Amino acid sequence: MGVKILSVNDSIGLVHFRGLISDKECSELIAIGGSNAEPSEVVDGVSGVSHQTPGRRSMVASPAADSYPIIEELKHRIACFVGIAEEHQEPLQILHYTPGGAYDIHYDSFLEGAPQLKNGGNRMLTVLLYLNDVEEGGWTQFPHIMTNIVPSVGTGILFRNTDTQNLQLRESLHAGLPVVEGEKWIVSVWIRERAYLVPLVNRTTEILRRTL
Ligand SMILES: O=C(O)CCC(=O)C(=O)O
Repeated sequence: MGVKILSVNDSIGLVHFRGLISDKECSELIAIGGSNAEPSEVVDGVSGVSHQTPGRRSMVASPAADSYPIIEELKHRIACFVGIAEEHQEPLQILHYTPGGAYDIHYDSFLEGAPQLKNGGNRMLTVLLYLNDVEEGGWTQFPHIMTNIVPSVGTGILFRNTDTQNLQLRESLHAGLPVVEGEKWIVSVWIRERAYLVPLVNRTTEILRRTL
């Protein structure tokens, strides 16, 4: 399957593309997301603790790659596309927004001194894959570079969150605008500077799920 570049914005290396996943794979990922969903959380940049917040209104699933061949394959495909080994990827997330659902304006990267930097360094890159068309709303917006991406099944974006010193890139500020009508399904993958170790608590939950 060939990836087609739709547009590029150099300031944050924003690449809008199509062809990394097929429509059939998008449907498969939506089905996996739907059966594993929990309310989304945000990790606090000072304490390192994750919590629910009104700024991120969606459901999220983070299915283990070794339970779903499609997730394993997708992680591999993303690694080849960005040219960075799979070990740098945080667990892949499948997000589901319903009307009113949104991810308010934020940075994916961490500020200097944040505890999250100890595991894998900063979030250099973000990959978002759009799994469906949204009837109205749900655009991904980058206010500093005046760019909006309209979700469309089978397309995706890749962008840089950090500069050459691995510090937060001001222009990478972005939001998932509210869904007005319909629903929005995306895959989100954050890619670190170095290998990222999946915290034991995630693995324990997964091991329990598989053994119970
Ligand atoms: O939903 C979106 O369009 C944006 C998602 C996002 O900002 C993220 O996962 O970091």
